[in-house]
Amino acid sequence: MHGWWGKALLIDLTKSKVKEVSIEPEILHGFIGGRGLAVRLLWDLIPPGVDPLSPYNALIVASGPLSGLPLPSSGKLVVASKSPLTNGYGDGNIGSMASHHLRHSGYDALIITGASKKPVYLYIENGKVEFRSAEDLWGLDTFTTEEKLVREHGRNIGILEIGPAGEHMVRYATVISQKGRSGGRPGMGAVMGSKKLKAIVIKGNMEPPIADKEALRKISEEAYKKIQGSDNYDYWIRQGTMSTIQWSHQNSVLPTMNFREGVWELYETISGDLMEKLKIDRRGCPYCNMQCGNVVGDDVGEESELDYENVAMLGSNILLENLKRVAEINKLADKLGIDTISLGNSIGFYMEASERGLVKERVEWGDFKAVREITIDTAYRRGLGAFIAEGVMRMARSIGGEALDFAMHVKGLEVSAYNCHTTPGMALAYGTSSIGAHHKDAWIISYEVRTDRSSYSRDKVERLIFLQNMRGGMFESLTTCRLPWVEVGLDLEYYPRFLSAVTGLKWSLDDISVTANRIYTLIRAFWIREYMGWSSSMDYPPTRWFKHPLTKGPYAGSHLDISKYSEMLKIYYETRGWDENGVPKKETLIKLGLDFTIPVLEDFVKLQ
Ligand code: PTT
Ligand code: SF4
Repeated sequence: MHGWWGKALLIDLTKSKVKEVSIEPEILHGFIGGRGLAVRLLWDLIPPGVDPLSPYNALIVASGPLSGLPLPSSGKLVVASKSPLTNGYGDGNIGSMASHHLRHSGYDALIITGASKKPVYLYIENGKVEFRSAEDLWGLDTFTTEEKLVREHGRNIGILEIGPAGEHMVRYATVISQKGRSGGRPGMGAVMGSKKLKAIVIKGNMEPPIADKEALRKISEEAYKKIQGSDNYDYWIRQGTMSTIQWSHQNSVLPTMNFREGVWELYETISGDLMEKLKIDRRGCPYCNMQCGNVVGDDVGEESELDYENVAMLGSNILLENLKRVAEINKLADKLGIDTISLGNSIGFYMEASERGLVKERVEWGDFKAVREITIDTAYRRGLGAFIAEGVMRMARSIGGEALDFAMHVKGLEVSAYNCHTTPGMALAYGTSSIGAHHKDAWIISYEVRTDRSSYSRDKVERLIFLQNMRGGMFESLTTCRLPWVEVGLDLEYYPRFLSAVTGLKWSLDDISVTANRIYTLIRAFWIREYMGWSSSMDYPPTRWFKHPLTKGPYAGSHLDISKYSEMLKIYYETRGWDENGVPKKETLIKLGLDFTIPVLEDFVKLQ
């Protein structure tokens, strides 16, 4: 077989045992890799209803058939598990040398189960696994951990690690790599922490089986050139995702004061233009010629890598009006291993609850000292930090009443940085995303503000499903960065060409789309199996967007319409072949080759 290794390493931390397991070609062809492979493996591996922080949960680290190969922006991998934040499917995407080494290790995935009694890290070299003591690493931040591991094993390795937040099982602790690459928003770092797994060091130098290397070289060369020649290339290299700050403000979608408003008069204090002036370096993922990691010096003279989401959530959303200070909190989050989006959202929620007198301890909007202290205390679950470490959904439930209306999450995952009072399509993207409120599956908002912004049309729903299949299905499963397509317009047709050259099989974009639909539907089945009492209410965005109109900017007075949203959701379900509660119909499951889910789902819901 070309394209995949056809095997995974099953690593049991309870028994310190390792087993090589083969992965059937039908599974690889049907689910591709990365996210698709991860959800397929999790479906079989973990018992339904398992506690995500128990040894019975599994952590999957997966590459895809395109990752770690010489083609544009391929240096990505996926970390996936049942999420301790949402209790549903959770994953994240990380770009670092760990992707290259995993892809060259002789395995498509690592499946990590059980839990060690004492802190350990895994040292994996071309399939040989060593369980090493991590007692002297436990408690260290991610930057120091990585420095120590590099001293021990040399530079030619890939490292994934957790910080104190993962160790203390903060529900939105992430996995960190290379001082600023972070992945696994829904608590993948907490899952590592629950297994007492501090880090994974991986070294691989085996040649992945590629069907037609010469064809791959040619297509790749052409694609790299296209990227470099694109009109947006220079601007992208200068600002990366940071240009979105000014774009979001201009379009009234910048999250401001816990998503109360979509504009912020002080947006220039955190903008991409300002970042350009402070920029001291540029970083990026392997195999990428559009390196977008913007490094700035922070207020204490250290480096911090900035992206739009980090800056919006830790800037406008909590009214922190100083980019260097935002950079300092961002760097702290990277060192501690906390997701910046959920952190900024959780702090914003708390600030609003405090303003309304719903909680005892007062925290003012924009109070940098308090934000700094809360960030550290959250990682260690100390004082107020212990409350904030639980995330918005749990905080709101414990306060109750009006707090439930301004709790900005979907299915328990905090909303990422787009305010949707006036963008029903993006609200639906958050409502139906595969991991909770994250923009990665469908960033329909840019299309929406360019076209018919306020409509709840069928066209928009169809466009949304297309985006989910491409972004959430194809890119997450091929496991390459989607930004060459999204930001500099690399034609989507390159991807079936790459996949055909690598696997020796004939792939079209339609084939990939069908596969993506299968992956999306299996993720939905996973949620239904894991989430007792499933109903379509799970696919609604936060109440605030329906109930609390904007008060500032050109859209003051606007909010979403709940009955029109329900109509859109109905069209979404029909188009995917799901019933009125968002449960896939039997005929859909059969058509997509997901028959194996039927007897399991029938224990939880009535299938139509
Ligand atoms: C991603 C989410 C994002 S999306 C951002 S900024 W973005 C935040 N980054 C964080 C960070 O940094 N530190 C931290 N402690 N927490 C953070 N949380 C947030 O995590 C990232 C880039 C970006 S920057 C984006 S859009 C694209 N995302 C991709 C994706 O999801 N899939 C894919 N196939 N390609 C992508 N390319 C781009 O990658 P999650 P990274 Mg990421 C400091 O992790 O869980 O998926 O959430 O991976 O290597 O850091 O690259 O404006
Ligand atoms: Fe990484 Fe940015 Fe390149 Fe994507 S565009 S691979 S996120 S450096």
